[in-house]
Amino acid sequence: MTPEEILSYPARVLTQAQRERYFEKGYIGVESLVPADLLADLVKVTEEFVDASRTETQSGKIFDLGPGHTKDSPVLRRLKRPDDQHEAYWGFASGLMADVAADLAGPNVTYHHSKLNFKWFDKSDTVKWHQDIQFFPHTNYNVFTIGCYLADTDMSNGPLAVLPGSHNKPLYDQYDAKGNWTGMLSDEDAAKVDMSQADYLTGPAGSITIHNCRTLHYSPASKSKQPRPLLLNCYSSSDAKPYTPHPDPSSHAYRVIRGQPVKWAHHDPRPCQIPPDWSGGYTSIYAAQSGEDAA
Ligand SMILES: O=C(O)CCC(=O)C(=O)O
Repeated sequence: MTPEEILSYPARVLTQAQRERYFEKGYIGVESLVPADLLADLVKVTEEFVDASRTETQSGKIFDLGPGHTKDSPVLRRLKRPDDQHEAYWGFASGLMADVAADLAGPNVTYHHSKLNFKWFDKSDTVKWHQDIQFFPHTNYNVFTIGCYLADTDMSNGPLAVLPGSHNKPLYDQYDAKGNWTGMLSDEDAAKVDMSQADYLTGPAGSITIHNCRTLHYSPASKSKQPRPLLLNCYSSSDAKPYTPHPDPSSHAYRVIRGQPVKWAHHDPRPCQIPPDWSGGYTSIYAAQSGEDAA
């Protein structure tokens, strides 16, 4: 569907101006969107998972652990597939966030994946400039991620930053010169990004961020002792069909969560880089960006 067709459907959660801005800039941030009781449930469940990670010693199917993780000082970088780990996360992804998704995807929405990323005052917390669609190419670019801050997030604890308008520019090469997947821009390309244009999406707990799958984004390391949990849910318009294996499918991957399955795929002619074949298993963006994944 084109943005004009999508915008012709009544808005469910976002304002019409927010929807228009998303299509124009490739992202939006909406402060304090999530009701306090819903947020409190997510925060409580998340604290339980951080506690559960304390006894883990290495990254596995559920926990991605950062360097220096210990029982007393957990460095849980990511809770993988939270939608499969607790019903509170799936309820959120298939509830309020799915309604937000329908405002941008159109009436037929397909769920892609969820992840819960933390930052813990560690330089390994930087997520470098990258675009998402090279991780999971689809027949068109109506694929996007909605983040929800589960703690107050400002410039001190690693907010998500986006480059306005980058969704309408060409995609970058996310392999290095030796052909290894890095999941990020080369140092040379990253150095050319005009940092003065970067928009840092901050806000109190319960604020959301939305970025299109082509939008260039990164997040700086946290300089605060307070962890920064960002719950990310990714969706597509149902007319965007994936053509490479899902990096890390949960039991809900590709479920149509609003509207109907569609009979026709929409094809965008702009090319997309193909990721490595992850049908045998995927680690994480942190592993790729730090070279842990390089063959
Ligand atoms: O956690 C963050 O700050 C950004 C994460 C991100 O961009 C990603 O996982 O693709």
